[in-house]
Amino acid sequence: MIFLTIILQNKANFRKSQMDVKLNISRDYEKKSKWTLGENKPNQTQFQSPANAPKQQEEKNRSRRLLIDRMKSLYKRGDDQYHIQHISRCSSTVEHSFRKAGVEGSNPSIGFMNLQDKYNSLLQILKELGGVVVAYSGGVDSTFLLKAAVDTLGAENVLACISVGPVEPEGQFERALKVAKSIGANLKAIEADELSDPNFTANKADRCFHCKSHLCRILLHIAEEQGFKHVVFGTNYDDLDENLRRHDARYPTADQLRSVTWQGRSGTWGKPANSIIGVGKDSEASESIIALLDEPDSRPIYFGVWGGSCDLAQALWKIKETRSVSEVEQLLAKVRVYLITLQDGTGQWLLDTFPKLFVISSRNTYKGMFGSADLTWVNTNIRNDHGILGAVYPTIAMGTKPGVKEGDSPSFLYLVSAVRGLNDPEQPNQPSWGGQFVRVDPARNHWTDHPSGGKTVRRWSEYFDNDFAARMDWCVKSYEEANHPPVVVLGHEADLKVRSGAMVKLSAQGTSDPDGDELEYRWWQYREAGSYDGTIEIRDAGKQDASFTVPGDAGKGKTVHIICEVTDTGTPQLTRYQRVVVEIE
Ligand SMILES: [Ca+2]
Repeated sequence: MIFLTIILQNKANFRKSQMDVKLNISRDYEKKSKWTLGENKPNQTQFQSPANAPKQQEEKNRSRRLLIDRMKSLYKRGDDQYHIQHISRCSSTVEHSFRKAGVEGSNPSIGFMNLQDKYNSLLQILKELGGVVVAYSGGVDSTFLLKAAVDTLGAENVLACISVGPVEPEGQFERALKVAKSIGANLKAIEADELSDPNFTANKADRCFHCKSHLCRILLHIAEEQGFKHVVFGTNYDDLDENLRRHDARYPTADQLRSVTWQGRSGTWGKPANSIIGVGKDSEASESIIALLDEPDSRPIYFGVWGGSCDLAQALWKIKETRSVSEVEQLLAKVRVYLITLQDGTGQWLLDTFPKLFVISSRNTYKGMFGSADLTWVNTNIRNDHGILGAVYPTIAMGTKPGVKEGDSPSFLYLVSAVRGLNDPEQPNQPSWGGQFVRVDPARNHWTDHPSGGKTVRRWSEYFDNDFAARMDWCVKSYEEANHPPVVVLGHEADLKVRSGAMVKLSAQGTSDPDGDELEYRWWQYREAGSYDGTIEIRDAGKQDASFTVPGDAGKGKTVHIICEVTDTGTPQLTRYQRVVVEIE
C-alpha cells in the first residue's frame, strides 16, 4: 500500500508568538529506502508569481541569516548551502540540550518554531542555566552549542569537555582545539576510557548509547567538582537513524527528512480564514502542496492536519483562483484531509468551500489518545534508557495530566493501521487505529466523529502503545535484543468468491515471525467493511486455520470481510493484520 502523507502542525504550544506550521511530508512510505536527497522535493518556485518570489525568498531566508553568520565565524569552508544544512541540523540539537539540562517551565517546543525563534530560545535557556559544562566533540552540533553558550554566558561560565582516547578519530582533538580557541572557550580534555565499559566493548549496535552514557557520568562528576550546575549535549536524530535501519531498512536519514520538509506560516492559530489566506499569503509549504498536487500522479495525498490548516487552505484557495474548473476538480480529487479539530478559521472554510473534498473532521475522537495519564509507562518504555529521542519526550504538555499526550497522532495512526493491514483509508467508516467516522450529509464528502468518539481510538491503545515501545527499543537495541512484528501471509488469495451456504476455509499458513516467536491468531469479522449485515460465526477463530459457513441470507453480491490478526509473544507484543474479502456469487 502506498501513501503520500503530509502532516501540518500549528499548535498553540506554550507561547502564541512562537506558533508556527511545520510541514512534514513523508512520501511513499513503502519506498522510503529508495529516497535520495532532494529527489522528491518539487520545484518550489514554480508557482510563485515573479513579483512575489524575491520577497518570499528573502522572508524565507531571513531567520536563517543570523545563524549562518554565526556559523561562518566557525566554518570558513563551503558556501551558504553548507551552512544552511548544518544549521538546520543544529536546531534539533538545541532542543535536546534543553531537555538534558532538565529545563522545565520554559519548554521551547522546538518543533513548532522557526529558526530565529529556536535560536532565541536557546540563548534564553542558556541564560537561565547560568553556567554549563558542554559535551564537546568538535562536530557541528556541539560546536554550535558551545559558541552559543560562550556568547550568552561568557567564557568564564562555560567549560567545554572533550573526550580523548583510542576510540576518538585521529586528528579530531587538534581540530576541535583550534575551533574552541577561536570561540574563546575553556577546554578540558578528559580520558573517558570507554574501553573499560563492557557494554561498549561488546561492540553491539547500542555501543554509541553506552559510550554517551559513560561520558555523561564523567561530565556530571566534573560539573559537580567545578561548580557547574548543568551539563549540555548537542545531538539529534542523526545519532539514531543508523541503528533504526538495522531494525527496518525504510527509516530515512535526517537529510532525507529535511529534503521533504517545508516551512509554513506562523501565528495563524485561532484566526478567521479571511485574515490568513488569500493574496500574498503563500508560504513555502503552500507552494509545495500545489507542486505535489500538480505532479502527474493520480494517487491520493493524505494531509494529516495537526493544527491550523492555513497552508493547505492557501494552496487550495490559489488553485481555485488560478485554474480552470476541470483542473480544480482533478486536483482536489487527489486530496484527503484529516483535521484534528478546527484550530483556525480555514478548517471551516475548507468544509464550506469544497463540499466534495474528502475531509475527516475529528472533533472528539482524538481524545481517545489525548492526555492519557500513565507517566510510569512513558518513563519505562519511552523516556528512560531509550536514547536521545526518548529523553526529550515531554512528561506533560498543553495542560494535560503527565503521561502520553499525542492528541494529534490519530491522524497519522489512521494510515499506520492501514499499512499494518487493517483498514482501507479511503473508507473512514472502517475501524482504524486513528478512529472511526460517519458521513452525516450524503451530499458532502465530509466525515465526522462516530457516536462512540474517543473509544474508537482507545480500543486500539494496546496495539499502538506496543508499536511505539518497540520503535523506541529500536533506537538503542541490537536486532537480537529487540522485538519485530510478525509477517502475516495467507494460505490462499485475499479475495474469495463463494456461494451462499458454502463453507469457507481460512488459512494463515506461511505466516512467520522474524524473531522466531510463537504466534497467536485471531480471526474476526470486520463488519463495518462488509456489505452483509449479519454475524458470521468463525470456527477455530484462535487457530492458524479457521473456517466459516456463509449464512443462507447472504445474497449475491454481498461481501464479508474477515481480519486475520496475528500477535507475537515477544516483548513488547506486536500485532499485524491481513484482510480476507469474501464475495457471495
Ligand atoms: Ca517478534
